[in-house]
Amino acid sequence: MLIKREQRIILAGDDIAASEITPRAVFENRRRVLQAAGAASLAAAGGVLGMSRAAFGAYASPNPKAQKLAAATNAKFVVPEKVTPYQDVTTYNNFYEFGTGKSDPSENAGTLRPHPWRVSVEGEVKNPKVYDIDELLKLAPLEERVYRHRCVEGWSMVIPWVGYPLAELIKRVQPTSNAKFVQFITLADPSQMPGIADPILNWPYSEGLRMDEAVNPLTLLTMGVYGQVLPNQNGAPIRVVLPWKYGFKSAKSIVKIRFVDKQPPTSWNAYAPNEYGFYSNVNPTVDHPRWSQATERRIGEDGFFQPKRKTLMFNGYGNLVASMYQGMDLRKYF
Ligand SMILES: Nc1nc2c(c(=O)[nH]1)N[C@H]1C(S)=C(S)[C@@H](COP(=O)(O)O)O[C@H]1N2
Ligand SMILES: [Mo]
Repeated sequence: MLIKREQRIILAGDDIAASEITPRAVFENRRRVLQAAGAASLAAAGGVLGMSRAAFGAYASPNPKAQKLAAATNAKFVVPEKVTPYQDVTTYNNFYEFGTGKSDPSENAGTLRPHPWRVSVEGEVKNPKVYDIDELLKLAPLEERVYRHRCVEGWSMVIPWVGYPLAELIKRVQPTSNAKFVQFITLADPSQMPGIADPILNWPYSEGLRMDEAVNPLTLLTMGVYGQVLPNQNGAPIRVVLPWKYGFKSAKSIVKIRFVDKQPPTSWNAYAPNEYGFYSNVNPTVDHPRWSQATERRIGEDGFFQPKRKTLMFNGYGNLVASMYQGMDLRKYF
């Protein structure tokens, strides 16, 4: 079949060998790791490959008051693009529990109390458990991953998250054979969240994934960003990050992770079912009913003359996720 190499890389699933699709990324990532190691030896901190740039000060204390989270960079998951400035990552946000404006979360989320915090992992699992956030922080080795982040509104960023695969938690609670989906339920406390007074969305904010999506190695249970614990506006103390899906799937400030047998209701789908589907995979060929999804504005580089970027199928992560959707009509399951 005559398809351009570029498209094959993005659209192909398991049929293309990893060796064929990764050289450039591997090269770029190795360079980043070497840079990190270089910074490390300059700082006489050791020069251990794979240790975090954060740990070595590449992200020098973006917020001097925040707790640091040491994490090894997982070079396999570092996109070779310029990282979005900390200032943009933490002041241009969507977190409707604190208001609908982009600066509302950073201005209003000071009332959120992310510690102490507990997450109930429940439903169709052999080992249901209420986890304390301090236990979750130590459950598996923390990794730093630099992911693309694409909002359904048409903007994007490149963000250095800290966390570990959700699969690490899932294997400990042991889903039963009835577990077909995972639902994320987030905090809805009007005393901490002024936006809850406004019934724009069905609170608590709810999102969900199919089981294979939940255990996909890209799915990151996330506790930090820029080498530090999450700022409240980014979903402290714990959220998920799903880089091949539109941002709204990445639920913030999670209090329940529930394993269920049926596709769970989700807040944005309930709000406008024709605009926000359950899957919400980034897809430049399926427009939002009110705007095109073919291009995006990269926050931090959006000057007046800056051309928009082309949005990539599955946000560029097709080699890791496309096989999960083989045989599905992605116009129907948008
Ligand atoms: N609880 C909750 N989670 C949420 C949202 C929200 O309003 N409430 N907004 C979503 C949307 S639309 C996006 S684009 C991302 C934004 O994440 P960021 O602000 O850390 O970039 O969070 C998602 N998670
Ligand atoms: Mo979004």
